[in-house]
Amino acid sequence: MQTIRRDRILLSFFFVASFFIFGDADSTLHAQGPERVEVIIRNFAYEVQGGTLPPGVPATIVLRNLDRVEHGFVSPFFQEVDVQVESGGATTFGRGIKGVHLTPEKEIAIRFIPPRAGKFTFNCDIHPNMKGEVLLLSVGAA
Ligand SMILES: [Cu+2]
Repeated sequence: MQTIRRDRILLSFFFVASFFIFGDADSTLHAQGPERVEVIIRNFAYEVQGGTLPPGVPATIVLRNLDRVEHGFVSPFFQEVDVQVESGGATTFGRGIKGVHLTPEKEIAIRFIPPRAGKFTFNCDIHPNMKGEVLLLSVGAA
């Protein structure tokens, strides 16, 4: 009887310990912000990975350029929200930027709080047929 009980306690200890270990690793991965979408630029197209962003919640868009040419990321949305653009240790912030340019292999993070539901549309100012969008939707909204 006594042994079984001790095993159970030991087992639950490991369960809790692993929760902390993996919980910690997880929070490091998501330290960029609770809501996150990745946009990969590949073959002159935007690939959006991650779904929707809810209004009113801090959001991060991680942009990565896998092409061998420079691309742009321009959005009319930047005119109406405060954005933070993080790139290689430097952060640019403010309202009213037109967009950003990414050289090959470059990765940047764009942070903002979506003010309302709708569409966050973006395009490349260098290649006019490159377009993409991320939906801004509350969880459970149809
Ligand atoms: Cu482009």
